[in-house]
Amino acid sequence: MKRLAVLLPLVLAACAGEDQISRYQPIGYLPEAEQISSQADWSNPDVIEMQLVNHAFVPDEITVRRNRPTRLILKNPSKSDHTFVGEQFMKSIAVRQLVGRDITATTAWVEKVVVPAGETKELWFVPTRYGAFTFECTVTGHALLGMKGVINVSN
Ligand SMILES: [Cu+2]
Repeated sequence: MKRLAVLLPLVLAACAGEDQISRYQPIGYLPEAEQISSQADWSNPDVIEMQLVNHAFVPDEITVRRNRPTRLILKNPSKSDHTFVGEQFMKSIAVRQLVGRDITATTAWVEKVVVPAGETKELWFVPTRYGAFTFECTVTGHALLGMKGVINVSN
């Protein structure tokens, strides 16, 4: 007797995945990122903290200054994993490093930050383009529930 193929689950378990960081410039990302981040003065960066909760970024709008070394502290006090992803924003920053509980990744390009439940990640970067950039959590359903925000890059 023939059996129908078992259908793959239509909805994958909500999964935050892994950080996406690059040693090489991904297409469309800032070519001079390495140079900018290594020449920046990291002794006194601007520090901004954001919480990732169910299901929102708090605050959901922040402002950073163009060409200013910045430490964005992403805290996840919730019991779920969350991510921080904003393609146009990530394409416009020069990253110094991504710091987490178990990692310090020195890299110029970051495409995705995963902040596991209860953990904190720090993205050190220099914003290079003015604008209002959207970001969101890419875990299935979270953005629809409101987990998104805006980063303004101003003077
Ligand atoms: Cu989320």
